[in-house]
Amino acid sequence: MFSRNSLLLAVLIVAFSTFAYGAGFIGVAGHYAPLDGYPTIVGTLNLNNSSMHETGLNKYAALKGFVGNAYNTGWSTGANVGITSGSAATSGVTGLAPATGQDYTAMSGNTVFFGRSFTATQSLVMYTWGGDANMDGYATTDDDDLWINGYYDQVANPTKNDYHWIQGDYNHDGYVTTDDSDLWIASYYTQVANPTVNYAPPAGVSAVPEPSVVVMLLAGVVSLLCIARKSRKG
Ligand SMILES: [Ca+2]
Ligand SMILES: [Ca+2]
Repeated sequence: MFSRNSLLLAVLIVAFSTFAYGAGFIGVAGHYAPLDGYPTIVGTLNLNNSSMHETGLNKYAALKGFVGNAYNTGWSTGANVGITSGSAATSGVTGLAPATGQDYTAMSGNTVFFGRSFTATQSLVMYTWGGDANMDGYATTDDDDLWINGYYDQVANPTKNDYHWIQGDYNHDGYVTTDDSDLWIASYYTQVANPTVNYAPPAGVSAVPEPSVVVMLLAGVVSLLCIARKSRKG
């Protein structure tokens, strides 16, 4: 006869606590662990249709990597560890644009992001049209001009693989190719058909965090169930 003599259930939940800054925006505290030196993260942070301001300094490379990791097959299915957007995966014409504060300002002309100030070396991730290279919330030929610049630079430097969203790498593989321009074309024609749809940060969004703390992500849930069976010798 077999009987269950032990049951061990261990659940590890790694939650990122963030403050909600209003619709369409997520502020992630600077101590966001994976960006502070941990070699990996154990889940997928799904921003859906929100944007993010990572307040740690000089974390852009890591953050870009996390976005790229969850996007490395194009519009992510969310299956990969990293930062993704379920909304982008569903729509096929939107995406997550990572940039440093400095580059965001250079591209968009904006010095605030959803009402928040940022430093040059902090990191922003903007939910916007796929192919919105200048991160102004619209898919236009201005973006295609940036892609063209990136593309010809890529042609001249075929092994270079550290391009950024603002240079036309919309699928986050590090290269600027026609795969990226195909994403821009899809978003551009959707934009043309829906001219009022844009992802520009709304003016006048309060920078004061709402009082409630929301748990954004159960980044890892590890369950260990050990059922030991023993036989009872007669
Ligand atoms: Ca644009
Ligand atoms: Ca690319």
